[in-house]
Amino acid sequence: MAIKDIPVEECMLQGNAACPGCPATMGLRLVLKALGKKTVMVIPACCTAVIESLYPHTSFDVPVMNIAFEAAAAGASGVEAALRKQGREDITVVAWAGDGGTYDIGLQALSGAFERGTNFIYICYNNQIYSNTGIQRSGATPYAAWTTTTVGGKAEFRKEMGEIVLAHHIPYAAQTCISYPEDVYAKVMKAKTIKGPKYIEILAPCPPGWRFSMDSTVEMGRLAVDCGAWAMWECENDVMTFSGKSKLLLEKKVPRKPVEDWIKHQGRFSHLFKPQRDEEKLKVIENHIDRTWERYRALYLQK
Ligand SMILES: Cc1ncc(C[n+]2csc(CCOP(=O)(O)OP(=O)(O)O)c2C)c(N)n1
Ligand code: SF4
Ligand SMILES: [Mg+2]
Repeated sequence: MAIKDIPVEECMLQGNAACPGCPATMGLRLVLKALGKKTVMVIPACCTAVIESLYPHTSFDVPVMNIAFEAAAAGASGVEAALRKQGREDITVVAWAGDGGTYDIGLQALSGAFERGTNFIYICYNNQIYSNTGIQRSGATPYAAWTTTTVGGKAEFRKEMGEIVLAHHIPYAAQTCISYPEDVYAKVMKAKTIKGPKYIEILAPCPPGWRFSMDSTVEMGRLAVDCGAWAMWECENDVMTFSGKSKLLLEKKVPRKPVEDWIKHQGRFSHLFKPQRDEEKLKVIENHIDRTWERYRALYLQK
């Protein structure tokens, strides 16, 4: 599909409280274009609960249920059950949550909804931090990144949430990135047609959280994919396919860019470059990405 095939209708209205260059709003626009008005959103505490704007105003042209930080998937299960009882299975129920609400505090509710087979789409927009509360580290924050709770750089690697989701063997799971609107749109459209639990994670580079200029959001996402720090794929009924540039990386048809090409633009990694280069940590990051792709190749490359 091409960008011209994405509908011009908007369910994300003008006027909201997002920062300039916000990746969450880019993702929301695309997701709502794909799902249309017959959608109910369930949103836990996160930037989006602020982006929505303050009561009685809203920037969404669809109904939204705000819910406690840990409860997005549980709340969405309740909404889905109520709609099913009313015979309204034409309405898509979507939980839209941040990485903190997904990787960390909402994980048990999410796992439960997957196990129960709840018919909904769970979308995690991953900005790799708890941004709404002032840039704290989450389970999605990469190794060595500065946050307000990892002032010397995070000591641990990020969780592979995608692989945790895959272990539930739900009908559809995918990873994408806001820099590739056609990919986001196509994956949401596909999820909409499938019954049962669906999971889509969207990498969402956040200018204030990652400390880069607000006109570079799209470029930061592209570079993350180019250097292999983020993989785009989809898994339908346990059949895994890598998408776009990630497919070429998997098949070694293009070289992986050095991770430095991505992190050197982000203030959260500036301590790796000044006052002097931290060669050891740069190598640790590079080696970790190499190991991750070797694992992907061993698991998913068709021989
Ligand atoms: C039980 C509970 N703990 C902490 C909070 C405070 N809180 C609200 S939003 C948030 C961070 C959300 O992070 P994430 O899910 O990644 O979304 P983002 O803010 O990055 O959009 C936190 C810690 C809360 N609302 N409820
Ligand atoms: S902090 Fe990041 S995710 Fe949150 S509104 Fe601002 S740009 Fe968007
Ligand atoms: Mg976040």
